[in-house]
Amino acid sequence: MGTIGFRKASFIPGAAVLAAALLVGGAPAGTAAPPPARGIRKPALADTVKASMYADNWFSLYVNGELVAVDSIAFLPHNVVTVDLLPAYPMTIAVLARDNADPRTGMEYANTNIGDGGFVLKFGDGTVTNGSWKARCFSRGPIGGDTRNPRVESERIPDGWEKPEFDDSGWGRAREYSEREIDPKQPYYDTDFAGARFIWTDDLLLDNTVIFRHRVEAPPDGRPRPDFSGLSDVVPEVPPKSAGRRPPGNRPPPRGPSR
Ligand SMILES: [Ca+2]
Ligand SMILES: [Ca+2]
Repeated sequence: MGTIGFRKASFIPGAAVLAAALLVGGAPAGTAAPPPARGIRKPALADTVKASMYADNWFSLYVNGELVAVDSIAFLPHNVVTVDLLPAYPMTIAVLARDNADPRTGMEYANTNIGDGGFVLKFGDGTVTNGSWKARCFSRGPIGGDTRNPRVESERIPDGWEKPEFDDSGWGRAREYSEREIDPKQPYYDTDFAGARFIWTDDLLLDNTVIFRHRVEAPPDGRPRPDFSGLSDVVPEVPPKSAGRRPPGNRPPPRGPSR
């Protein structure tokens, strides 16, 4: 893919973005659009990294505040989810992981069993789960392992838990677990998780809803990568043909800044 002329705007919220786009489409006389900065190309699939996750039993994954993967199978069979990611650093990873558990009892299989959790992740840039990740439990049970009179303790998950700016400074670290402790199923072994460690909170059995967070300052593999963050704020030097044919007042609404 060749280099395409793009002007990377600094943060221009809301209507200002539309105004900027209109200027590029046809600047009024006497109003000069700022010269486009060159060298920012469209990202290609070669710029992405593979992200593989295995959860006992379910997860949703956010990267830099954006939802990028949801486990497509909530319970059984245990599966690996692999997606393409366009990395941008620093990269904040936030994972909501759930063991299969009745929300009223914390148990499974018709309230006859206490299940265990576990989560492992590996990105193609070398990012892996390990004990440096932050972890916090938001629902646990049955309290005390009491299966005769099962009770669950849950906390409301705070707003913005997936966002880079969320304050997790008070959270503890994840605990690493061995493959033997987790006993993952075959899809885990069919996938490259070398170097990654299974993580959970300190209680693999009773902690059923857990959030992990981790910030990656730079690519762990040391490979320099272009920064494609904020693509929604990039105005093409030449507007798309369709935009030129669209009558004034009937233009699509501007896309907001990426979250
Ligand atoms: Ca459990
Ligand atoms: Ca489980």
